[in-house]
Amino acid sequence: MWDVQETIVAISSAPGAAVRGIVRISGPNSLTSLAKVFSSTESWQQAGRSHSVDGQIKLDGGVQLPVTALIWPDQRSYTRQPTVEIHTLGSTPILQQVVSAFQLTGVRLAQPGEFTLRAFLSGRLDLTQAEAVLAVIDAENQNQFDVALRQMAGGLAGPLGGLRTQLLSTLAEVEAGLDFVEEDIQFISQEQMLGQLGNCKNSLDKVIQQISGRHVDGDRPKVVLTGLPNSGKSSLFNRLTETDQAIVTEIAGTTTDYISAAVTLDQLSVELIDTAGFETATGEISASAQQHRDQQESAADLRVLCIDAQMVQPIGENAHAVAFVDRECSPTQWIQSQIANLRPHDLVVLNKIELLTDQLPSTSELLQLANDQLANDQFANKQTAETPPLIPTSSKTGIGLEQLGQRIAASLRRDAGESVVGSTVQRANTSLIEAAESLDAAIGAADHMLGDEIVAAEIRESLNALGQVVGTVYTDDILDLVFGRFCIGK
Ligand SMILES: Nc1nc2c(ncn2[C@@H]2O[C@H](COP(=O)(O)OP(=O)(O)OP(=O)(O)O)[C@@H](O)[C@H]2O)c(=O)[nH]1
Ligand SMILES: [Mg+2]
Repeated sequence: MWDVQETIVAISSAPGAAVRGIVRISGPNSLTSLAKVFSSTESWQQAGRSHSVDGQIKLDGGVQLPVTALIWPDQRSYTRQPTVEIHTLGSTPILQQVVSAFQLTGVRLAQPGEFTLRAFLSGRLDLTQAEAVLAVIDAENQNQFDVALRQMAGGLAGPLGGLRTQLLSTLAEVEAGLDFVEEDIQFISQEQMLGQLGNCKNSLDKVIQQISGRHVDGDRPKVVLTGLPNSGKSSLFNRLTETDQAIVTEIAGTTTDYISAAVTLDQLSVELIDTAGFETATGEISASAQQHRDQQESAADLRVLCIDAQMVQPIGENAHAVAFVDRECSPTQWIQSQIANLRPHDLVVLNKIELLTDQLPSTSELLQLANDQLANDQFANKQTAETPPLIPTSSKTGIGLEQLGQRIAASLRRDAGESVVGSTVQRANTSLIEAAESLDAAIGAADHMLGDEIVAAEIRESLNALGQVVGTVYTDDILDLVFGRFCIGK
């Protein structure tokens, strides 16, 4: 592993031309190196706290480059080492010359991820937060960005840290009892041991649920497509499952029996269920279809209400007002009552959206208007801040399907607590399951009085597995896995 006593430098702003570029230097000699290349009319070397100072850096060839230096002289930096950031023009050749100027003072080029590795090694971040730094950099959409930010802010580190502390304290008491076994002093009763271990298991189950976004019992969360006949539920089902399992026709009332399939959406495995469209039952078959639909809806973890976009139309001449319009077999009131009864994080899909593009000035404008209308009509009375946004989709053209998958996964993860970035899920899942198994074994051993040595050994196993998740127990392989994917400068 790289030596943290060496001072390192790299360009840390994104590649390419920009208004501003940043070169970062971190390590014990950051400030002495700065003094060799940087001049300023302000006195900066005495200040004890982080501060910024304007001045120039002398480049190769004698050019004096105007820069602002941000200086963290002590542990309050990202890496917890003396750190300097040079902010200047965002031109790659210029930034490279700044890096060269520092290299000439004996500072070496940073390896990919080395700044964040130092933040981890100094205890500023745990491994889940280091992964979140990478996820923030790599985020491709707002949802991924939000998830990564929450995790970076300690979304996972908090509960995992608390759990480790709880377990360590129980282990200390059990081991103290073993050390004084001859003297008949009881540090922890069987009942207390079982109580504490049970609490730890509950906390761990919550973290596992949070990480996997699914139920601890291993069931996939149920996502039910619901809506009026012909709104395109079965077509969406087929597109999302990439199959043609569901029968699709233009005849309203095609689906009678619900069907379900496992599908992975944004790395989350869910059970997707297509149901019969809502209608007033006219016979035994449709009564039974409606009953099944009701059952599936009430057992759902998430409902996706599908609306045929043709039901949303501009009012009269005014393209800036829209309404859900009644069509022959489309009871608007039903849709509105459904929207009003949505549970938190349920979703509303405006399907067949491509049919609107020719009729209306702008689909996005229309969606905005429809959203506003939903907010005004349905939610004003409910006093809720959460209006379900309409997600435009088309099973015909594929518009919005990826976003719908992401939104479904995000909603389920949010329901399950906080979301977790994908790379952490992949790395941590096995260790968390191991931790839970050892904890179960510890509880079993305590319950059956198999001996405190066995309880202590299982708690240690569990702590070891948890340590691998947060990084208190790590190997070079784990660090390579986490930090090897970073780019230079982060
Ligand atoms: N233009 C267009 N047509 C669509 C789209 N999605 C579905 N349709 C058509 O709409 C009709 C109904 O689609 P289905 O998927 O069977 O609708 P459903 O909601 O499952 O209907 P029921 O099973 O009767 O409740 C079919 O003719 C589909 O081809 C779309 O995105 N664009
Ligand atoms: Mg159908």
